[in-house]
Amino acid sequence: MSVVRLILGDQLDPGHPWYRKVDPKVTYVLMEVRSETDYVLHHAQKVLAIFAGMRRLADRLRAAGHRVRYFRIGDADNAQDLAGNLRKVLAERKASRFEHQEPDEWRVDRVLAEFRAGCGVASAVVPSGHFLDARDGVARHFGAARGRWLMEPYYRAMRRRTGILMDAAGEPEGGKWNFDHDNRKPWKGTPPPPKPWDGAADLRGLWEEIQAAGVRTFGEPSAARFPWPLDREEALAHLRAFLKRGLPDFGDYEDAMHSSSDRLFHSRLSHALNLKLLNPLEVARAAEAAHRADPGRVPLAATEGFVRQVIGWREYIRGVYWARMPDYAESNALGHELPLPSWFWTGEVRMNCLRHAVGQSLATAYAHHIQRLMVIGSFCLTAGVRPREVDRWFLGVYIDAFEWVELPNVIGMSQHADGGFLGSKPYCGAAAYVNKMSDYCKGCPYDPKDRLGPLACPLNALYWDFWLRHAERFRDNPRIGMAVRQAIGMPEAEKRAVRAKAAALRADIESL
Ligand code: FAD
Ligand code: DLZ
Ligand code: SF4
Repeated sequence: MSVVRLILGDQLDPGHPWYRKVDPKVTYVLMEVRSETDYVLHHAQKVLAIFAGMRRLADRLRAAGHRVRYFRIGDADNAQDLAGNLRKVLAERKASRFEHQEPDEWRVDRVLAEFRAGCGVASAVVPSGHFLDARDGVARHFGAARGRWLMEPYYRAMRRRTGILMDAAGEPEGGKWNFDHDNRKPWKGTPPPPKPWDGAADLRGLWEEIQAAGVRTFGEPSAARFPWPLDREEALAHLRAFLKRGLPDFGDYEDAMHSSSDRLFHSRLSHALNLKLLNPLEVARAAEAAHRADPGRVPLAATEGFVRQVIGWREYIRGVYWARMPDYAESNALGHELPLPSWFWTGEVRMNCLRHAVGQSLATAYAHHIQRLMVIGSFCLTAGVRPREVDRWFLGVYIDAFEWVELPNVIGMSQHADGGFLGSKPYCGAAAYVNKMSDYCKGCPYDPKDRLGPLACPLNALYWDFWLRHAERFRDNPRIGMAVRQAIGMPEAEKRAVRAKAAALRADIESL
């Protein structure tokens, strides 16, 4: 019996149970295909990272004695889509069975389900083994509960289930579940952030192949010294470096931003996690071990903050995705219809916070959480940009962007387009927030303290106008009612001025 097994571009774990036994009857298929490069416009580094990672895994499997069929993007016999190439390999190998790992994206799940139904051989879907919970784990956790699904109770259940940062009595270590309040310091130049990981891969040859094949991308390829890990060993080195130099200060500066550093103390591990070079449980346990080994150097607040992202937010977000797709992608509860400004593709904008966050995203395919949420996302939300356009930009630009994790973060957490199913409040800020948490305002032509003047920071009028526009919806929300009531309480003349200023800014959005 000959078996064909598909490995997708984000399924690069060389430790998957599939590979334990070398079996000449099994053929592993990996493919670089236009159907996957072209469904959204991707950042150059994302395409490079996925192709180079797939090539490394293919080489490794071959070296271990496995049989591999690899389609390069420029190969003449490449059908350029998953089903076309799979049909070809099933015929070549006269296969009687087809298997694949559970894909993480709804679209790919549909394509493969359709292929299985029509491929004419027996088939099976196996787990990728890279999440702590099942696709429907979050839905089962909340059961028949209506209304919002809050992350915190789910996170606590995950802590109990994994035992991570739990004491011998089954209570959270340190007596508290959540140390968020300790994690909100601005960064003023010290301590020094870790040096960027010194990735050394030369991907210029691959970049030429990608261009020759006509794949359209945007952003800096950085192919000469590629800055992302491409295999498990490199990902583990990246993890060790973070535990040593980033984690100790991760908590304190989790929300900070600074023009001199694109990451501060963030891990940049999302890429390796999402491509399955690292397992979330091993990452969370490694952080816990680093804390237990030296609690004076690696504080509990930092460790808990990091663990919450990895076993809490990440799993919860995925559960929301599978519970709400496919309709979720079209959500637009606030009725926002402004087109995405064209400077999102160039970084050419005078607002310094956006210039930095968008420019950095184009240059490095990375921005940390607060840049994504409280600068780029907050601007789109308060300006009223169409959520689907915000989603397409986020899905293309980041090295770690796969729909299962990107979509709920953008549609739910950042744009509140799901009506608050995921987030208990809209996340938005005016200049006061940016000025407190970063140094961006110092280099900005706009005045962070002004709301209405010709050089007033645009975020201020947009922020207050947002609350005025959506006052009815949010006035009773206990987490933001105060801001809404403050907006409602403005003198009528000031409200009119705020509305007029926001309308002018929207009309002039291309030249902010
Ligand atoms: P760290 O701050 O070091 O966090 C550690 C890990 O926790 C991350 O590597 C990631 O795996 C996980 N994590 C943290 N926050 C989240 C979250 N909200 N959801 C899921 N996992 C989380 N993350 C992606 O992996 N892909 C995306 O496409 C993506 N899009 C986002 C879009 C918006 C609008 C927002 C607000 C957040 C998005 N995130 C996304 C979540 C988060 O911003 C990134 O995971 C994080 O910035 C990656 O950098 P890091 O590895 O340095 O993270
Ligand atoms: C994102 C991406 C890109 C750009 N290219 C490929 C590819 O050529 N081959 C492949 O197998 N996967 C690719 N991917 C990832 C998929 O589009 C998809 O996002 C994930 O496999 C689903 O989780
Ligand atoms: Fe951003 Fe406004 Fe500060 Fe300029 S003044 S950096 S636009 S918050």
